[in-house]
Amino acid sequence: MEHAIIFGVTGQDGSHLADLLLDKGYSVTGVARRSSTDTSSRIKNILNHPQFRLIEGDITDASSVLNILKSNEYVDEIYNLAAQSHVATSFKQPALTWDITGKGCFNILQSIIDLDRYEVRFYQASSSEMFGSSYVVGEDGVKHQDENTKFLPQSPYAISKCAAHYAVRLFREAYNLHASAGILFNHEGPRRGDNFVTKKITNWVVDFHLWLKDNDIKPEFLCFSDTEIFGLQDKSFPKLRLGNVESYRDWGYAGDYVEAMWLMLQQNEPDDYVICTGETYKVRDFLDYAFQAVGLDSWENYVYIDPEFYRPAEVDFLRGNCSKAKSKLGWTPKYDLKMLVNLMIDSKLNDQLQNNARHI
Ligand code: NAP
Ligand code: G4F
Repeated sequence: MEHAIIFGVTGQDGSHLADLLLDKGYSVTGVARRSSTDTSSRIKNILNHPQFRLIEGDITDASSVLNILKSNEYVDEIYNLAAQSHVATSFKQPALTWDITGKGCFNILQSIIDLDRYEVRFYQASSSEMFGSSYVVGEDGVKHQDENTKFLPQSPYAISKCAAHYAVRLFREAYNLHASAGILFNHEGPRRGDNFVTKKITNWVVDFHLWLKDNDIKPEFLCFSDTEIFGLQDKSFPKLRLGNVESYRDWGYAGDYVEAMWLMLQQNEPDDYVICTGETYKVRDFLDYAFQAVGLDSWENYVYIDPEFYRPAEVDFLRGNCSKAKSKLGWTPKYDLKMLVNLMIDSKLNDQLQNNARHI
């Protein structure tokens, strides 16, 4: 039986990857850091799986990482998905972001070497954020980023990811390690953290839709202030507060993307791969789809553009080209943006309806 360790198992991707590997018959050790509250909501379905084990560990602590590897003598694959992964937060907590997102990767790679575990295959969660303000124009005149596009990082998060990415390449070349990095473009889904823009939008849209229904209010009778939406009598609902809605992102589904991570570690040779859909949309396009999904038009009435959510520096344009992953890994994304929006809205609607049913 293959054995994998996942750092960051409680996160969006970690939980999808654990599901995938267990389905494939692996035994999986998931590493979660100590927290004062329960962080296992995304892995509830596998906590009692006979081939799953959850252990405590923190990738910022080199001795913690070393001991995890020592106590897991037989490991085939290690996936490093742990990160302080929120770009805006990285401007407010740059040193913490570096410790987790940059140095944490070194701690794992160095432990592999110190314990002579050269047979282990390693995956690093690199990011399209590393491209920052950089892109190339293809022969077809289309702007995009691929494995050969230079990095011009625009945030402490992206700088930390670049350092980890270069560390993977160095350890691959210096120690002949089977270490690969997936340069993944934005990927989302029902398990996405609440403060990323897609989840923030879909959560708000569903809550507002249910508020209208519960109070029997028709959208045409609503009134608006700068920050509030008023229904009948004294009922009101806060507007959706967002920052920059003009940036472009290449959004895919997280469930598709973890398959690519696994495929990278099944190749004879380690390498780096861009994983994306190849389509790009503005945040305002995502808003269009999300509002349309619950029968609301002109989202502009419902959104308050709040300077608080603007970043000191922005990544304006991301569109990947994953020709290499398609040809070498045989990987293709299955979800387009509309399917992704509908998946996120339907899942949140189901959660809310089930919660309400529990309270009846
Ligand atoms: P996520 O939901 O934020 O998950 C991050 C995981 O890292 C969580 O399990 C978190 O644990 C864990 N973690 C944080 N600090 C840690 C520490 N010091 N020690 C051990 N674990 C720690 O992120 P995601 O969306 O699943 O992304 C997975 C990885 O891919 C991240 O490295 C991210 O930067 C990268 N990435 C994501 C995307 C995307 O669009 N989702 C795109 C490109 C790259 P807690 O539960 O305790 O917080
Ligand atoms: O959802 P976001 O926070 O994702 P962002 O910054 O693109 O980063 C995500 O994708 C990266 C891959 O490219 C990952 F490496 C990273 O870990 C993370 O998963 O923001 C998307 C866009 C940005 O342009 C942001 O300025 O949405 C804009 N935005 C507008 N209003 C907002 C908001 N973002 C957030 N989080 N919250 C807002 O209110």
